[in-house]
Amino acid sequence: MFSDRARIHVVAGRGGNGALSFRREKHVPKGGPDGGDGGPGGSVILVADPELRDLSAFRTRRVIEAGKGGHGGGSGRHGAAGRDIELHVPVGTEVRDQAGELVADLARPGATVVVARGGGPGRGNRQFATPTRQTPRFAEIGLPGEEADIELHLKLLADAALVGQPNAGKSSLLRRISNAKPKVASYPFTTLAPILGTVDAPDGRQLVVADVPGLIEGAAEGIGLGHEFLAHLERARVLVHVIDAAAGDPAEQFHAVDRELDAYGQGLAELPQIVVLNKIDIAPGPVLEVEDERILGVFPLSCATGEGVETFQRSLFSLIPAPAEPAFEEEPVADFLVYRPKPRRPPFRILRTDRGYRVVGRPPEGEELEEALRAAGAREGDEIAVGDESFEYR
Ligand SMILES: Nc1nc2c(ncn2[C@@H]2O[C@H](COP(=O)(O)OP(=O)(O)OP(=O)(O)O)[C@@H](O)[C@H]2O)c(=O)[nH]1
Ligand SMILES: [Mg+2]
Repeated sequence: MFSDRARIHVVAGRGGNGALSFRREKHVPKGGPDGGDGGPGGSVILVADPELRDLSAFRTRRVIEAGKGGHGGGSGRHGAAGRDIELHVPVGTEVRDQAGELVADLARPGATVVVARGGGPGRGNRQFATPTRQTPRFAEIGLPGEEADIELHLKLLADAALVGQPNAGKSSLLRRISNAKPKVASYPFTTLAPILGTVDAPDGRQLVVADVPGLIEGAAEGIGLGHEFLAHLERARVLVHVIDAAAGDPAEQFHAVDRELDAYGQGLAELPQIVVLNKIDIAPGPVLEVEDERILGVFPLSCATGEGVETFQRSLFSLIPAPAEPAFEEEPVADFLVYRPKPRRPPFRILRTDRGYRVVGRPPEGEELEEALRAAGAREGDEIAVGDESFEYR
C-alpha cells in the first residue's frame, strides 16, 4: 500500500554527564580534579533517498530515538558520543512541525534535515578548575535531547503529471510511453495510488511522469477519491490532461477537471497543460473547443491501437523544457520553506560549504533563519554566508 504521509515522534539523545572525580595517586595526597566531559547526545536526521518510493516504512516505526551520550569518567575520560539516527525518506518529502509549519523540503537526493538535535554534553569538574578554585566539587549534567512530533508528507517529484477523469485512459497512456505498468481496467478509480514512470527519449533524455487517481466533480470537497492525491501534482512542471474523446464533449470534460484544479489551489490551475484526446479508435477526429493560453498542445491518440502515441511522446520532450537547475558547487542541504498561508514565499536553499553554510534564494530573517540553519545542522562557529555578508553561527 502506497503511503504518502507519516507522523513520527523523534527523540534525540541526552548528552552524557560530566564526571566529578579527583586524581588518586599513591604519593599525591591531594590530587587535582580529573573528571572528564560527557559525550554529546545523538541527533535524528532525515535523509532524502532516491531509492525509496513512499513513506510506508514509518507505518510501524513511530518513535525514533537516537543514542544517549556516554558519561565522562575519572582520569579525564570523555564519554562516547551518542549514535545519530539517519532516517531515510523518499525524495520529495516535506517536513512539518507540530504546529503544521513547513520546516524543510527534502527535494534533492541526499538532502538532509536535523529534526531533533542531540543534547549538549556536561563538562567534567576538570574543566572548572581555576587558580582560585582548585578543587571544584561539581560537574555539569548533560542536557536533554530535543524531542518533537513531526509530520512527513511526500509530494512526488515528476516532470509531468497525468490528470483527468476516471477511465480517461491515464494509466493506459503511462503503460504505452513509460516503463511503468499501472493497472488498467474498464471501471472508474482503477488507480488508487500515484505511480511514477520514466519515459525515455532517443537522445537519452528522461522524463518522470506521474499517474494519479482519477478526478471527478467535487473532488476538491472529497468526492470520489478526493483531492488528497492532487498534492502530487503540485511539483509537476506540466500537466498532461487526458480526456476520453468517446465520453462526450471534450471541452466540457476539460472544464470539469479544470474546476477541480482551481478549487484545490496551490497553483495547479496555473500549470501549463498538454491535452490528450484519447480513444480515437472509437471516437475519430475529436476537437477540443477551448481557447486557453495554458494549453501547450493538443494530441488526439489511441492507447488501444497506439495511433498518435509516438507523436505525443516526442512532443513531450520538446514541450517540457529541461529543468533549469542552477549549477551549485556546494552540496545542497535542503530546501527550506517558510510557510505563509498565501502567497507562498519561494523557498530558499541552504548549501553546505567547506567552512559552514551558504543561504541562497530569499531567506527569512532573525529567528526563522536561525531555526532553518539549526535544522540544516549548523553548529557554533560555522561560517554562514547570506548574499554578500557572512557571520558566525552561534
Ligand atoms: N477503445 C479504447 N479504450 C481505451 C483506450 N485507452 C484506454 N482505454 C480503456 O479505457 C479504460 C480505462 O483505462 P485506464 O487507463 O484504466 O483509465 P484511467 O484514466 O487510468 O482510469 P482511473 O485509474 O480509474 O482514473 C480501460 O478499459 C482501457 O482499456 C483507447 O485508446 N481506446
Ligand atoms: Mg488509472
